[in-house]
Amino acid sequence: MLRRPAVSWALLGPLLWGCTLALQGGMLYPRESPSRERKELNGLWSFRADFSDNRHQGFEQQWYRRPLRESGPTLDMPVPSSFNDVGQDGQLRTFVGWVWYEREAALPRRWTQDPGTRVVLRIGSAHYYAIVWVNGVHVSEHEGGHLPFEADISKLVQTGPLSSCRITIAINNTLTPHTLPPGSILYKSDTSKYPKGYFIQDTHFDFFNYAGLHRSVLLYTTPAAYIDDITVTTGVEEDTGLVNYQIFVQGSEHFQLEVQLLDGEGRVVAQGTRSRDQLVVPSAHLWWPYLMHEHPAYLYSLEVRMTASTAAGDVSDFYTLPVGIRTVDVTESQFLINGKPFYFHGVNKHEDSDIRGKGFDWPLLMKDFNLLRWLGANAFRTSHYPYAEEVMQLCDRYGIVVIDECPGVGITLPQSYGNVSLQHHLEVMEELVRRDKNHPAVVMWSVANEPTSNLEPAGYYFKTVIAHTKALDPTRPVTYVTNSNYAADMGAAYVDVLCVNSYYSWYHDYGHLEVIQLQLESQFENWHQTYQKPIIQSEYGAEAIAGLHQDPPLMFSEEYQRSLLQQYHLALDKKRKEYVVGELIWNFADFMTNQTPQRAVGNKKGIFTRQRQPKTAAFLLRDRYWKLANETRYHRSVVKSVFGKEPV
Ligand code: BDP
Repeated sequence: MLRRPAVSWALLGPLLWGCTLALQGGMLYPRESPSRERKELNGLWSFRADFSDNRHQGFEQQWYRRPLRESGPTLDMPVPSSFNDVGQDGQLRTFVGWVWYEREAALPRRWTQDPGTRVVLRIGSAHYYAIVWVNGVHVSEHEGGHLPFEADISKLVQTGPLSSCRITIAINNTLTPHTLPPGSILYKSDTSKYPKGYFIQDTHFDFFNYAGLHRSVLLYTTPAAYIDDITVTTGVEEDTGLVNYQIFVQGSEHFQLEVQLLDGEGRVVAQGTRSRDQLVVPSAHLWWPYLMHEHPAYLYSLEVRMTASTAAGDVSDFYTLPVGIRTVDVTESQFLINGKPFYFHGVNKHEDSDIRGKGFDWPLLMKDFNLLRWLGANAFRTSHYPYAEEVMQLCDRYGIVVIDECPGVGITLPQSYGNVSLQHHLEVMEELVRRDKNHPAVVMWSVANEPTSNLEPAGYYFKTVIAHTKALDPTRPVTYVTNSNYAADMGAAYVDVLCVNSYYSWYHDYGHLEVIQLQLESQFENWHQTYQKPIIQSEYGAEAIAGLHQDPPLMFSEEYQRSLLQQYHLALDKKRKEYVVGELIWNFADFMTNQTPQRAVGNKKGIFTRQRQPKTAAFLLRDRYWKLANETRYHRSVVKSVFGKEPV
C-alpha cells in the first residue's frame, strides 16, 4: 500500500562517516526579503480519502490529472491540521491509506512571466509519505512526516499564460517496519471474526498516528541565482565571540558576497566577503538560556547579500539568519553552556491538541510558550519527532533549550534494525540536522526513544546512527533516550549524555510511592558507574485525570501524580549535585493515543490538561523550577520581563 522509493545498500557507503551532508541543497526557512516573496497556501483544501479496497483507486484513475471534484465527492479540509478529528466520521478518524489534498493557487504575474524568478513549493510536514503534482505533473515525493521538503516549480508555472496552478498532494499514513516511526499492518484473516480484507495499523509508540498536512504549505520565490544554504557554528574565547559561517550559492558560479553581522540594535559588529569565514565579535553578548542570565537569548542577525552574474544579467539575493553565540560541552558529570553548568528543568512535549491533532496553530504555540515560562521551564525535548520550525525559532528567541529528537520511536521489531531502516534513519538525521543546525536553542540531538537496544543488531545500528550524526554536526552532543528497564543497553556506550526514562510506582510497584527514592537512586548509580556520563532523567510521571481527587493518594488522582513527583524530586535533589544534569517531566500536557484499556481517552500524564489548564502537579513543578533557577542563576529582572513585576 505504501509506495517507497527503491533503496540501495550500496548508497550507504559514502553517507557514513562523511562530514558533509549527502542531501542535495539546503532547507533555509523561507523568509521574505527584498529579493524573496512568500505566499502561504493555508486555509481550506479539497480532500478525499481513498476508501477503495486496495486504496489505489486514486492512482488507477489518476486523480491528479483533473480537478479532484471531477473524480468524485470531496470534503473541505483545513490546512494545517490533521484530518482525523475534524469531521464526524469515525472511519476517517482511523483511516489507513492514501488521502488526497488539492487546491488552486493564484500566482502573481511576475512569478509566471519573469524567467529570472525561481518559484518553490514547500511543504512543512506531510505525514507520512507524500507525492506532489502541480497541474498534473509529478514534482516531488517525500518520506517522513515531520520534516519539510520542496520542489522547484518555476518551469511548470512559467510555460504559457498561467495565472494559477493546481497543487495535488497524495499522502499515505501507513507505517511499516522500515518507516520512522515504524509500525506494521496486521491482516485479520479469520472471516468468522473479521470482514474480508480487514486490517489494522499496529504501532509500538504511545501517541495517535495523526496524519495530513500538519504544517504550512507555501510558495516562495528567490532569484534564479540564490543563497541555497548557510551553516553557522559559534565559539567563545574569553569575551570574544567567534561566528564561523559557510554560504552555499546555486544558479551561478560567478558571485560576490557581502556578509554583515548585526547586533540587537542593528549595528554592524563584523563583516566578511568570503563564502566561508570566521567573524570575530569583541565583547560578544552570548546566547544564554532562560533564567540563566539577565539578558537571555541574545540574537545577532547574519545578513547575507549575494550578487551574481547570470545569462539574464546581474541578480541579487538577500537572506537574514538569526545567530546566537554560545558553546556546548559535556564532561563526565556536567552539561556546560558557555562553560557554565546547565541543569535542564523542563518538560517533554507533543504536537497535539483538540480537533487539530498535530496541526500547527499559533494561539496554541503561544499558550504553550507562556505556560513554559510561567512554569520556569528552561528546556524541552521534542518527543518523539521534530517539531515545527516556528517552534524552534521561538525557543531561540525565549532561550528555551531543546533536545531535538528524530522520529525514531517504537523501534522494537527485528526487521526495523535492517539495512533499509538504517539507511532511512541516516537520511532523517541528515534532514533534521540540515533544518535545525543553526538554532542556538538546539543543544543536543536525540536519535531515538526507547528502542529495544539490548540486541546485537541494535548495537551496530545505533553506533552507526550516532557516529553519522556526530559527523554531520561535530558541535553538538548526541543522545538517545533509553528506559531504566534496559539495564544492559548497548547503544548507551556511544552517546555523550545518558537520557533515562523511568516510571517507578506507575508501571511497576503500582501505588507504592515509598519505593521510588531507593529505586531511582539505584538507577542513577548503576548507569553512572557503568558509563561515567552525565544523566538526564528524561521522562518520569504519572497519569492524573483532572479533577479526580483521592487523599491518601490513589493512582490516577491529582494527589497521586503530585506525590509521585515529590518522591522523584527527593532523589533528584541528591544526585543533581553529582552527575544528574536534568529532569524533564512526562508530559507537559495530556495527549491523544490509540485506544487501549490502559488509556482513558489518551495519555493523562500531562501536568496540564489537553486544553492547557493546570493540574495540581503544575503548581508543585512551578515552585520547584523557580527554586532551581534561583539556585543556579536566577535573575529578578528576568521575572520582571516575563511577568511585568518583581518576584515575591
Ligand atoms: C514512555 C514513552 C512515552 C510514553 C510513556 C507513557 O517514552 O512515549 O507516552 O512511556 O507510558 O516509556 O506514558
